Amino acid sequence: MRILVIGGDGYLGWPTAMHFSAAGHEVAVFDSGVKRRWEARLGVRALAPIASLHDRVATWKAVSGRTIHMYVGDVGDRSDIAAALRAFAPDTLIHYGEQPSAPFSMIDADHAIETQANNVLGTLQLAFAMRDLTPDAHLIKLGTMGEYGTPNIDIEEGYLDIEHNGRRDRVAFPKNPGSFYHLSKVHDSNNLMLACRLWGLRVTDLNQGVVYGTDTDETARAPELATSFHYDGWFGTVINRFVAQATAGVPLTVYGEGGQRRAFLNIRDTLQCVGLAAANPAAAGEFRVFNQFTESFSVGEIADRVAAAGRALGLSVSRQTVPNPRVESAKHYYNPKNSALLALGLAPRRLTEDVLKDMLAWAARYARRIDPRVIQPTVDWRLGGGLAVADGARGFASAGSR
Ligand code: USQ
Repeated sequence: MRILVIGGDGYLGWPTAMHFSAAGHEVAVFDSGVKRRWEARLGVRALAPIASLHDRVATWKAVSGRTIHMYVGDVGDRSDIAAALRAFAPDTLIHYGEQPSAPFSMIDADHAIETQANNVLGTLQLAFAMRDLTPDAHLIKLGTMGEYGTPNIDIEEGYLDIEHNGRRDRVAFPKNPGSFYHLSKVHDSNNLMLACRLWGLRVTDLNQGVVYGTDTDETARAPELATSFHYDGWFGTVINRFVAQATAGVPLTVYGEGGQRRAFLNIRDTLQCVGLAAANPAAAGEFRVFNQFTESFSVGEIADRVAAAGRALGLSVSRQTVPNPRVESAKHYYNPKNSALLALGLAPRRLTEDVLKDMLAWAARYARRIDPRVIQPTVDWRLGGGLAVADGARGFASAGSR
């Protein structure tokens, strides 16, 4: 396959590019570098030092003998994305090129608008470019399980068969996301569904759960190939944050009672899932939705598991109850389906104590780089998204979350 990884400089994009390159595919990364600018704005950095995209690509060539082509550009810029599609002529596009953080999108009106403009308009630009330049290519778009929210019914994969007033139909599963970031992915799904219907595009929407993990077979091959593992209150996801907190001796930041349940998967299973989607493309005109996760846990269960793994390594791990800065149900029904990827052959990795111990051992190597100032959450969902100017670029700290 000729695979273009949009957002190929990110936490998932860079390991994905190397994974497909190692498997013998022709791979290109496309990235504007904007995530690095957002990190600079917030004053955060990944836990392991991150090489420039040029150095990553050069190191990959040195260790694997394989070339990853590189396009520095913005997916929301018509000439940038058109130039890459013309030059590389991909048959598969994997689109990670979006602002990935819910807290970032809730800092204030500017960050909500920036998130939605970047994500929604970038993806729309890509859809038109694909229609005009690579109409037969397969787009694999990273969406989120958070599009669904936490409904009181089972979560199907993208669609729901309903009977209403004696008639039956298949409709898009109702979406009820909890942040302007998650909502941007709902808008993407709607735009791409229309693009498939109008133009016959092939799209797989991967509604992904919360990813955890520090490395992959390829990132482990050289320090310059490390992926951008975040633990801060903006870009860090919950398991990765708890691992860094346990490493730094900071009590685990459980928001509220910790009863909120989410779907999770290992970063290595992200690669597996994207690989399965690429090898089994959607049909022309099909907007196919897979729920991409392997297990679900409550936040409290995650804290217990990280604490147990930490103690097994001799760390003293405690937890704090942080008044929840988000607006989300504390206790709720949660039963999402993930049968499509399992049917294609997904072999799930579990969040075992050994996996967590490996993550903790990896984090310990960079313990000196953990900045305690960026661990506590500072973005309050109730205050964020308003018109008030943020307190610096970092947004408001609610009294409860300081
Ligand atoms: N949480 C805590 N303590 C923390 C951080 C988070 O209790 O220190 C809780 C949150 O309240 C939430 C849950 O953990 O209930 C998950 O939060 P998260 O920050 O790990 O994940 P989220 O904001 O939902 O977003 C992440 C990724 C996003 C992806 C999404 C999948 O950043 O790109 O789309 O996971 S999902 O959650 O299924 O929507």
